[in-house]
Amino acid sequence: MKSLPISRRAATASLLVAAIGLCLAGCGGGGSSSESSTEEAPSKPSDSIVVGFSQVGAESSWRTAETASIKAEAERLGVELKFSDAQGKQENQIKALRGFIAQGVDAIILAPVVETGWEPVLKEAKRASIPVVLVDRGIDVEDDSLYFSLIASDFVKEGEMAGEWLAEKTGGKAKIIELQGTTGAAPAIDRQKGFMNIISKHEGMEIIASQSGDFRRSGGKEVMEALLKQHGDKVTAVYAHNDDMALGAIQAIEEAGKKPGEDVIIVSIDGVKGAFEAMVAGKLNCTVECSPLLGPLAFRAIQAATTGLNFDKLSINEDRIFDRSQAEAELPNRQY
Ligand code: GYE
Repeated sequence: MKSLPISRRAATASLLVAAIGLCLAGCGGGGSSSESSTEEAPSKPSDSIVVGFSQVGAESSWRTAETASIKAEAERLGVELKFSDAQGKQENQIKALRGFIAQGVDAIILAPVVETGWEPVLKEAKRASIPVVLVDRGIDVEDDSLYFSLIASDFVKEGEMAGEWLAEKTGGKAKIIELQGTTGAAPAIDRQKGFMNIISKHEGMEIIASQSGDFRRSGGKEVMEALLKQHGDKVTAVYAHNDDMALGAIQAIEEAGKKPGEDVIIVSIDGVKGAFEAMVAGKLNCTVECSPLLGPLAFRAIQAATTGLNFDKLSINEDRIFDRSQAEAELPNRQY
């Protein structure tokens, strides 16, 4: 567990503690199993803390829910949030981070689009003593002191949960089309790995085609249309790395004259409202939850980073799995 140097931020840090102190007792941490070490602080509004947030983009309903969670928490705490949408491009994120560093923000929240290529800019943030909190996706760096903390889900486990459900549902027999997330992104890499861990144990389960739909509904639809032309006579199941791509695939399957959820069994990941609605309509079979409600925990991490308190290097969300039989009862409880 490490804290980044915080000396030049000491003056504003106590204000952030005060602001976050308002919320510590009552705010949930998005279902995380992590506990931060925090201290009681007098309630005092803070309008002098500035946090830069570099977001991937708005490719999915999961992503917009994450943005909303972080913005809402900043607003509740009176923290000034500088928001930058990278439109899916790492180069835009690097530019945004350099801009935040030049402006002397107190901390940075980064949702990294891909895993690699972050060392140079994170070294610049470290040199400027600006702590970086990673949300939702991990990165591949040798020196993990380049970031303060990572708050995410266990994507390998999510892939395994999806694979186990499909194996059970199909009796270990399926010809699967896999719709992958953004190439090089941690959830695409790990959700594939987790799914394969399970599928490889079943001789009757086979991925017949696998292609990226970039975590977008339109991507899922286009890829599915193309793959149905080649494999429409064989496919019995779809594994989509996120719900939005599954919803796009559902459209493509219907347009091809098949019944999604019956002729083709579909399992995906995220647990967004649209997925629950599709399950209630009988078109999607299963979704594995991945909470995007990371705002409260991200700001607790920032509080710890800027005041020199300890905080878990890795906080993992506890995700659940839902199938059609639970969808109707669960739909009204969904927060995103
Ligand atoms: O599953 C997908 C989004 O990084 C966990 O990114 C996130 C993923 C999420 O676009 O819908």
